Amino acid sequence: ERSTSSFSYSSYHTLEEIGQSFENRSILVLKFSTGGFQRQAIWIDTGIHSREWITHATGIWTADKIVSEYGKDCILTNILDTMDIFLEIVSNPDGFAFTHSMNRLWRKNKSSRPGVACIGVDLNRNWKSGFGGNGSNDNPCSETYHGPYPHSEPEVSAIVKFITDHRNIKALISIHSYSQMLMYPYGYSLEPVSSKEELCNLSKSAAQALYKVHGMQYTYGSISTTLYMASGVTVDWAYDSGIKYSFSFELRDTGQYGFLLPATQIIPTAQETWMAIRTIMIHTLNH
Ligand code: ING
Ligand code: ZN
Repeated sequence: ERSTSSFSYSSYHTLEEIGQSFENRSILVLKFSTGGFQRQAIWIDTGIHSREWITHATGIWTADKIVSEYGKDCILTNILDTMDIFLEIVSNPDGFAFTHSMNRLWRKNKSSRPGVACIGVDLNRNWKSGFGGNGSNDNPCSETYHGPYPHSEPEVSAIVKFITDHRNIKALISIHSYSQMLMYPYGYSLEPVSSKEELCNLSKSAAQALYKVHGMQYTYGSISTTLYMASGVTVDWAYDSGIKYSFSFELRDTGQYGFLLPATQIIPTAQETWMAIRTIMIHTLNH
């Protein structure tokens, strides 16, 4: 489906339908920019865990929203006149294809190593910050297997290289599901981050903006104190790499449908998430 006007945003799609190249399992990043060179930028990733389909669907709706609201929504227009937005929708393409063909609830990537019986590394445990710590597992058969060494997985190292080479990413938003939460670092430690107060206040504002759309309640706070300890996660690496505005969402719902969120909830979820993302982007622009 190549036309944005006939694309059905309210249903779940396969990789081929979305238009990603499956050859060499390409990892594609969308760039939204009005010009300039290496402008300050916001990074958003969805689909690090392949079974979290609501995140890919939200990502693609968001891409359309960014394009169609530029020049209409003055806040988004201001953001895009100063900053670029990068959006990686299918961050785990091999896993995503597998959730369509074989196992709807596959979470990890599909990497295999000689002499290792189980397949897949948890791409949200493979990052250098806190690698191997609490809430990650060194057993390759575990759902939270951290991999053999930090950034061992191509899906992770590609993002690390992209963000490091860019050198001007000011905010990173990593989108998961489910639990209805908005979280900031750390996952690997119970110690508060140095910017805790600012990140907490910003989370509160973003959760309020989200609530106003359809009345969905999101809890917020640090990963380790709000959800559980998790080491080697994307946002901890981002924060420790100097990206102060590092956030992770857990989208709908709170467990009724879990990963199998009905397609009727795609657009409402994307709409409310957009208001929270927009709140984080405005704050980043003004600081
Ligand atoms: N939960 C996340 C997980 O990787 C998470 C929770 C999100 C931890 C962001 C750290 C950072 O365990 C899901 N559902 O993937
Ligand atoms: Zn996840």
